[in-house]
Amino acid sequence: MEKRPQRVAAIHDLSGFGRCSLSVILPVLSVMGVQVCPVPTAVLSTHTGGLGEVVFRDLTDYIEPALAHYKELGIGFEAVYSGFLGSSAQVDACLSFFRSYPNALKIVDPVMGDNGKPYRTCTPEMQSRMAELAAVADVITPNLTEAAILLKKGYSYEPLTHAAARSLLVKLSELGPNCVVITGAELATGEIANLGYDRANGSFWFVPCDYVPVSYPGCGDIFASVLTGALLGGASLPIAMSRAAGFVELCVKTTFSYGADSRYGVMFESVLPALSQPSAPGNYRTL
Ligand code: PXL
Repeated sequence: MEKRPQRVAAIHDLSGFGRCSLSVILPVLSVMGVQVCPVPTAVLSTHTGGLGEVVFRDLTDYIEPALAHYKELGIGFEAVYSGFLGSSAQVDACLSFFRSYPNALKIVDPVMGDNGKPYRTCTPEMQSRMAELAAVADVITPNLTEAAILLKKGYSYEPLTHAAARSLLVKLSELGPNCVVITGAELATGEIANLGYDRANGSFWFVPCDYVPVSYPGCGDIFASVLTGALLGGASLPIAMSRAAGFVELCVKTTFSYGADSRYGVMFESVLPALSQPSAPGNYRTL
């Protein structure tokens, strides 16, 4: 049998500066022993979070021909992982990727907005197309803003009770995905946590994290990448969530301690080796 690392096709943009999307996905998954095949949807000089006029080159017409080439070569992928998408045509290209690799783990990070607001690029059409993509995924990783968009309901600033959190997770799973992980939710207990649901066994989980009064771009990408790497390595959902939350917390606390410009993303380079070590099960709890 062919011996090789697990392989993931990562369909995301490449933002040169600001530590998000493929700039963090590639190193994170590589250090976890997963081979990444980047499928760039666009090249940007920086992310779109406050670094001025971004130089942007769309690569929509690259994705399907690249997929055709991989199929011609007979290249297999154990996972297909999508993130920030710029157009409806890119959603179609992701759907083609998913259909071409029906046995691959399908991870959709429905990057659409934050803090109750959709990103400028996320039109109402893109919002409903992203829900189509989420419907065919095995795992989705929305934040609360994206969860509200996927469910076509208003964003609530109210902290979630455990019962409301479980209900939200179930509703998102009813869109299609077996596993739902909501990132950065505020609970009525005052805790900030990542919430998870695995429909296969009806289990609900949460992983609390320390509050840090700054938000950095790219943390969602790092979280979903570690989650993907851990799941591909055979971790259960709560262990994969703990690994992802623990690593993001390490990145955030390191960066915060230096008072670095938050627009530059997290200083993950110095802590990346932590991901090549085996980790303890982490601090998950049942929700
Ligand atoms: O990390 C999400 C992301 C991905 N890609 C681009 C972004 C952002 C968030 O701001 O601007 C281009």
